[in-house]
Formats: sequence, structure tokens, C-alpha cells
Amino acid sequence: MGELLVGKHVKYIITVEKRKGDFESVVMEHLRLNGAYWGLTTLDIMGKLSAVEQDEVISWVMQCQHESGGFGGNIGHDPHVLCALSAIQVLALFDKIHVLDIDKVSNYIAGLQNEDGSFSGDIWGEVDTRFSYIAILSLALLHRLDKVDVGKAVKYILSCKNVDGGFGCTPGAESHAGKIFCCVAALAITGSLHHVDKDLLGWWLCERQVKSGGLNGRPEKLPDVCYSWWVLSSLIMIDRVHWIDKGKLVKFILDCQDKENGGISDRPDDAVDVFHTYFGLAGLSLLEYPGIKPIDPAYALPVDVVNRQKQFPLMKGGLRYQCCNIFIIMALSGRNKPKADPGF
Ligand code: 3PZ
Ligand code: ZN
Repeated sequence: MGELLVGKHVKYIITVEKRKGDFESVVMEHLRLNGAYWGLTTLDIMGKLSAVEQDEVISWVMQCQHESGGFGGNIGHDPHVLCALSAIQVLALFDKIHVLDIDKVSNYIAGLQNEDGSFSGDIWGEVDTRFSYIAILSLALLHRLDKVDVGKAVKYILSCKNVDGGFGCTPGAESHAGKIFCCVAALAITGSLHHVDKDLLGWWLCERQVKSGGLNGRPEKLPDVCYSWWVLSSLIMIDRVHWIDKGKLVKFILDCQDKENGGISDRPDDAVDVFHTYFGLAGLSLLEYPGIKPIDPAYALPVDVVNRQKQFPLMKGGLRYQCCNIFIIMALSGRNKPKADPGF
């Protein structure tokens, strides 16, 4: 079995980040902010986030913000809730959420909730449980879940549950691993996982593993590296990850590496892209592959970043730094306290 080529994947991500104007970049133009989240999270879990110019990235992210408070996929693009989440996630990676006007962004996201508890992705109104997850995760990272009706949001997600234990994008829609991930993660973040039949859903999810060891997104479909993430993270959240063959899945992901130029593809011998490189490495992280930082299955961010975000409520001006200063002053003053008089 091959090894994980960390050095080559770092080089691949950095090359893609620097490359502008070629075909792939044109296709990705409207997705640049999502691409930044995939690429930068990949670098972070490989311990190489410092390889990028942090100030340049943050300044560009902030230029993607629209006057409504939302974010577009690139400078001048129309806002969409997915781009707001990517902006928040990129800023969280750099511990820079406080550069945001938290209330402006969270009001934009909260404004996308509908009367029935569902969420639209933008002002055009398309409804999907993916947008419920994106809105709930964004607001959780900003400590602003109180701006929406969480009870109604959970009720809407549960109305998309199917008899096979899975979830679809709207009530009655077929179960699909990507949508299941969104629904299960949204339920996990809001503390509502007790509504899930874990054995029934765990059975459907572990049936996604095919002969090669890879996972597919629905019955009869080909395996794809990105489903390593959608399926595996869901299995972890419902405590049923021991129902799949982890070793065979590791082998499948490693077989999807471009051994010359780095990067990971959807399945062996296909062309690599940033999306599958991220989800491949994130999958390996969930499989506890050595040398990769652990990633949180519900927040889709490194565990240390999530803990940092959960630990301190956000306030303008960075309350956390003031807290740190107080702790440092207390520690120093403790150390300088005179002990018993040595001259006595
Ligand atoms: C890919 N998008 O609609 S997309 C995406 N897919 O913007 C990004 N697995 O043609 C890249 N398939 C590659 N770099 C693929 C993001 C899709 C997912 C397509 C895909 C992945 C199998 C067919 C939807 C979060 C955000 C968006 C998605 C899922 C999760 C495409 C096709 C679609 C898209 C982009 C490129 C190469 C990269
Ligand atoms: Zn895929």
C-alpha cells in the first residue's frame, strides 16, 4: 500500500493558490472563497498554514463581503450563504473572526430563515437542508444561534427524514450521503441527535462501502473520495464508525493520490482537484491517519480551531486577548510574590 505524500500535497495546494487565470481557476472563479476554505483547511491539518500570506488572504476575504452583510464567492459576486460560511471558516482558521462585523453577518444569515424553519441559500429563495446546516454552523461559530428559531430549524430537518433512516434535501426527497451529513451535523451542533435512529441510519451508511474499500453516496453509484467525508463524519457523529472497514478505506484514499504532482482525485487515476484533496485528507484525519491534525466531524474545521472558537464568546475588540493579558499579569504577579524572607 502507498504512503501519504504530505510534502507533495502541500506543494499542490500552494501551487493552486498562486495560480490565477488558467482553466481551472476560471471554472472556480465563482467558488474562489469555498476553494480557499478547502485549500487552507487542507494546509492546516498538514501543519502548513503558515505557508500562505495570512494578511493578503484576510484582506481578500473581507473584499468579498457585500453591503447586505453576506459574502460572494469572489470580489463583486452576489452573496450566498455558503460563501458566508467559507469566509467565517477561513477567518476562524487564522483566529481572526473578530475582524468581522458579527451582527451584520449574522443578521444576513438569520434573515434567510423561512416561516417553516427551513433556510434559503440566498435572496432567490431555493430551500435545501444543506442551507440549514450552513446557517446553523455559521451562527454557532459566531455565537449567534439565538438570532434564529432553532426549534423550528430542527423540526424542518426532521421533516426531511426518510423511512430508510436517511435524510434528503426537502421533505420526501431521496436519502443521499451529502444531505445526511448536513442534517446529522446540524442536529449534532444543536444537541438534537436523539431524534436519529442510529442503528437504522448507521446500517444505510455502512452499506455505502464498496469492494474497492471506497464509499459511494447512494446505492448503485461509483465510490468517490469526497464520500469518505460525508459518510464517515456521519458515522462518527452517530457512534457507528466501527461498522465499516477503516483499513480498506484508507487504502482507497491513498490510491487516489497523484504520486507525481500531489493532490487527490475522486477515484484512482482521475484528475486531481482541491475539493477532493481536501475531503481525502479530511477523511484520513477522521480515520486517525498519523501526522494529520484531527478534524471535527460536525464543524468541518480542525478540532483545535473549533475549541478555540467555542471557548470564548466573541466581543468587539477581541475580549480573548484582554483575558489572556489578565491571566499573564496574574501569573507573573504570583511568581514575583516574595516567599519567606531568605535573610532571616
Ligand atoms: C465539485 N461543487 O458544484 S460545484 C466541486 N463537485 O461547484 C468542486 N464529487 O466539475 C470541485 N462531483 C470539484 N475543485 C467537484 C464543488 C459540487 C461538488 C462535483 C463533484 C464532487 C463528484 C460530481 C457541489 C460543497 C460545495 C459544492 C458542492 C458540494 C459540496 C465541477 C462540478 C461541480 C462543481 C465544481 C466543479 C469539475 C473542485
Ligand atoms: Zn466527489
